[in-house]
Amino acid sequence: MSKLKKQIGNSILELITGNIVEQDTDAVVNAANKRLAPGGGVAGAIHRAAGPGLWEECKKLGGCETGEAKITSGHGLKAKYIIHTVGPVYSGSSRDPVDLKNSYLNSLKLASENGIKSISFPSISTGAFGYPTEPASRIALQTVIEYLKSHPEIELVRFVLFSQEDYSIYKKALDEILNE
Ligand code: AR6
Repeated sequence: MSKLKKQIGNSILELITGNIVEQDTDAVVNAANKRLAPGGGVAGAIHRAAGPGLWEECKKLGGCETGEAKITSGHGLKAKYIIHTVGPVYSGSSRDPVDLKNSYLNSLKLASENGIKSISFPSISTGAFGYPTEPASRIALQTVIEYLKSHPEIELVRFVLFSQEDYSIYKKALDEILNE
């Protein structure tokens, strides 16, 4: 397992390889679809591990728009909360980074509002939604770093990367951002 830790203000930013459903942070983030329904990838893994009570709770939330975030309890996960956010679908006509930034930002805001001190993110939009990992990693890391500088109530943000290749892309982007 690869792991990297950096201090940002009073908080810790971590990159690891691993599985989002196994994280013991207060919250884990789900790379969700607009219905907040069980799907493939991260959403499928989270719904399977959390159990059917999660879908029952999600049904009552009325869906989630791109760039927005909603919170539920963690059900069968170690994490107490799941924050569901819908990243943008990347396509020829839709490459605006604002929605991806908003997915991270609105997830972090929900965390602060709910007293969450530690949170794990997957690489939102870079699977089924097709966002290239390199630009997505820069948006993800820049948004989190900027937020942590003014929000010391969040003590730990962990990026959980599913492959060694994704981990290396995030690590390179983080090194570049911190040296800018
Ligand atoms: N833990 C950590 N990362 C994972 C895991 C896991 N268990 N499983 C996959 N990844 P995706 P999206 C990585 O497709 O692009 C779903 O069907 C994966 O390798 O989960 O935002 C939903 O229902 C990739 O790097 O999310 C939506 O319809 C990253 O997580 C749609 O996919 C994101 O992949 C959302 O697509």
